[in-house]
Amino acid sequence: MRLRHYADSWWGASVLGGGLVAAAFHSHKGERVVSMPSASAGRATAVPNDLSAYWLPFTPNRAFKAAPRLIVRAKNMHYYTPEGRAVLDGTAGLWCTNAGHNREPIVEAIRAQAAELDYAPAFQFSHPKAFELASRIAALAPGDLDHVFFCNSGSEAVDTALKIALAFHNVRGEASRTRLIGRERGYHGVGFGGMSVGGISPNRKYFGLHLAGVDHLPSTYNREHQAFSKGEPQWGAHLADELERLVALHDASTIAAVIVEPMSGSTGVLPAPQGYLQRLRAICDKYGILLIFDEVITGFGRLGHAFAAERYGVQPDLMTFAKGVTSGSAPMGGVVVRKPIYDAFMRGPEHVVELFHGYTYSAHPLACAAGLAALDLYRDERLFERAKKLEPVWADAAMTLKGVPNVLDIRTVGLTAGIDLASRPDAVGRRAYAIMEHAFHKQDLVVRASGETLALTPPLIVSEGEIEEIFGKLAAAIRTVG
Ligand code: PXG
Repeated sequence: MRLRHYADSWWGASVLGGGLVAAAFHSHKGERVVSMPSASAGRATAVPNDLSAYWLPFTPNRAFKAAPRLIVRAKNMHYYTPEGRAVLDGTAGLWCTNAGHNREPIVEAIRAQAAELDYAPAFQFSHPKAFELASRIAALAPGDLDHVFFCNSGSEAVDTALKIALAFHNVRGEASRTRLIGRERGYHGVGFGGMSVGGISPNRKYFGLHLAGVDHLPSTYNREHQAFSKGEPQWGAHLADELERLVALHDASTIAAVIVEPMSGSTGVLPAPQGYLQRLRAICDKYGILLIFDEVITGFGRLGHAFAAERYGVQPDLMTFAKGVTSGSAPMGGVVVRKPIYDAFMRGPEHVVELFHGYTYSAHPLACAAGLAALDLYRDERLFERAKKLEPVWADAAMTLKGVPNVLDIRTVGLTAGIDLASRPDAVGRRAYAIMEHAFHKQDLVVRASGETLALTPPLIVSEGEIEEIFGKLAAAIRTVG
């Protein structure tokens, strides 16, 4: 069966991947496969390690399987391909390996933890490192964001935050507050909650009716007013006032929470305009609406601070995290909540569960060990400060691509950059995808293609020389692909 051909609008772009064609042959089942080394090489197995069984997430599978990009090893700033080629990691994995790859203290912590305690029940029992990591994260979070609920991914963190917000209003007698407000071009993962408050059309349109009662603020991006901004654009704070409009429409008594990314990552690095988050905070306070910052990308140093909340001097009521908490080395996510929210649940009989929510792998021992080791590395190597110090160097290097053919806009904040490209006629998304492929195969660089935007977000250990290398290679890729 031929899969449906995509000609979708992303935020106005299409998500079709192109593909270089590699030498291919047919597997025992007749699928087209590409020769690759087996991860289980040396072990007796009757099953060939071909490409067909694995359905890759958020990837054009057929294009990938025609020309796979395989990575077998990593160290610090580099990946290594099966042939041993070193590839510079311009994206910290998927915005997550903030301390660099395969750092020895993290590797050792996971190894030691696996040998000591593989698992302890997450409900009704626990283990010491869960408490230790929660305390460390609460200490990093601003103000009275004092309590941490653990889960295993950013998507789970978002759904957990939305559920805590709804339950909070419920337990304090305002159960009519059931509406959730997200933002256009927001990405909050792929759970039904995160999808519903998210603002990316193809991530939404195939999946039914979503949560009821969700509304959206407008995106803060406007190329006409913001093109080639370094850091937070000057234009756009007034867009926070759109929340007033939604309050007038729905009434504050029906609204539980507003969720935004302080910097939208997935839709191409859209930093909050100057003053925008402060204004959103003020309106939420005025109407008793909870403000949730989704810091899955911005947490753990990406914007030069432990959390973006600190950079902007705005304290949310709840804050999600994932990715950088373990420097990408083990799946973990979580939500940090303000003390009054936690306290609101800590009433009633003491033997009764206060929040009917949780995961088998909440605070998994391996992830906690990895998290503690990652936080030690961030502290000992002062990596958040390093990101802050490198921000102007990074921004200047990114802006050298202004004037390269087909580059329409460049945005930077912290150690992130988004580069918008002109689309080829009738092939929206193809240019960025082709550049990503070329960069990997020919320039030994990993960049991320998302719609018609290239995103860069390196490990925080990146050197000034490597920053120059990243943008040099990328400029060559953009020019060559054309
Ligand atoms: N919230 C935000 C703000 C995110 O960026 C999630 C939630 C979901 O996290 P999980 O762990 O469930 O994937 C994310 C994830 C990209 C890209 O390059 C971004 C994410 C994931 C993968 C790729 O745009 N963000």
